[in-house]
Amino acid sequence: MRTDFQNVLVEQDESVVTLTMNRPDVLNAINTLMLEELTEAVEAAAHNDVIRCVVLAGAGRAFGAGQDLTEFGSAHAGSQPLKVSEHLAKYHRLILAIRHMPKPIIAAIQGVATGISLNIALACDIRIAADNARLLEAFARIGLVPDGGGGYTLPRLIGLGRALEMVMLADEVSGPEAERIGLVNRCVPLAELDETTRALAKRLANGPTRTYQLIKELMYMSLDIDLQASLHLEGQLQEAAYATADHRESVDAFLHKRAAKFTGK
Ligand code: T3D
Repeated sequence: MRTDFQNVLVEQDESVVTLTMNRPDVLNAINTLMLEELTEAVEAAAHNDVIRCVVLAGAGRAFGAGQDLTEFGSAHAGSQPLKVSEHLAKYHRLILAIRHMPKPIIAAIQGVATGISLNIALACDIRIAADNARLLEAFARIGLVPDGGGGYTLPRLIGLGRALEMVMLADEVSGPEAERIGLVNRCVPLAELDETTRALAKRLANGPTRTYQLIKELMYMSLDIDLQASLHLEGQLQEAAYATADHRESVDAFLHKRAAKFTGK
């Protein structure tokens, strides 16, 4: 996949790819170019069969400071007002690419993660935060509603009451508190963030990738359907899982008392 982006670093280590938002001077605030590049990189990772786990990270001392507000400032000052729906459609493409990623995707969060940057992390499957993380839904601070899927993901992760409080007050949540309320899966000391993320990514990349895709479909779809529909879906997806090479391999490995070797197929 392309590695020559201006605002996104792409580093591949065997079957794990790390996409790092790379504008550290402005805490990785997302401008139009970064959004386009990140979307292209995420979509490329989805279609690359060698890659079996994706990590999303931020360069420097932050995960991301949200939308680049200088772009909003220029739009407000200019004669051409921002076409919000067109602008947001680009973010929506990214959020859907993350959500439909056919392999695990992890967000590694250090320092500030705010606004649309936080909501991009919330679209990922698993979040690991450093103990210096500062997570906030800053939208109301600048008179906006949460976008980038935050209205969907946030209450599902932490419950409606906490989500409303977090969005309306726009106060910072620390890494340890984020772990306590389920906003992130795990909070680790900053010095251990890279290694913890790498170990988790490797473990997932060596797992049954096709089955993970089916698991994601079952879990995410089941958020929006009733039990009967979920049971029906589970039946269809189990048919597909039953047919995978990894299922056969792991049963054979069990019967022969050896470790399974997953190919992701
Ligand atoms: O487009 C859409 O519809 C999607 C909508 C998205 C909306 C959002 O994403 S809402 C959230 C927008 N982001 C913010 O409101 C955050 C603005 N930034 C801050 O409040 C603070 O910078 C932080 C609390 C994030 C961090 O504070 P601190 O003291 O650690 O750092 P700093 O000194 O403020 O920032 C460092 C530099 O980054 C600074 O530049 P300078 O002065 O060194 O040249 C600052 O201006 C720049 N920066 C930080 N955030 C942004 C930014 N530049 C552009 N856009 C930013 N969002």
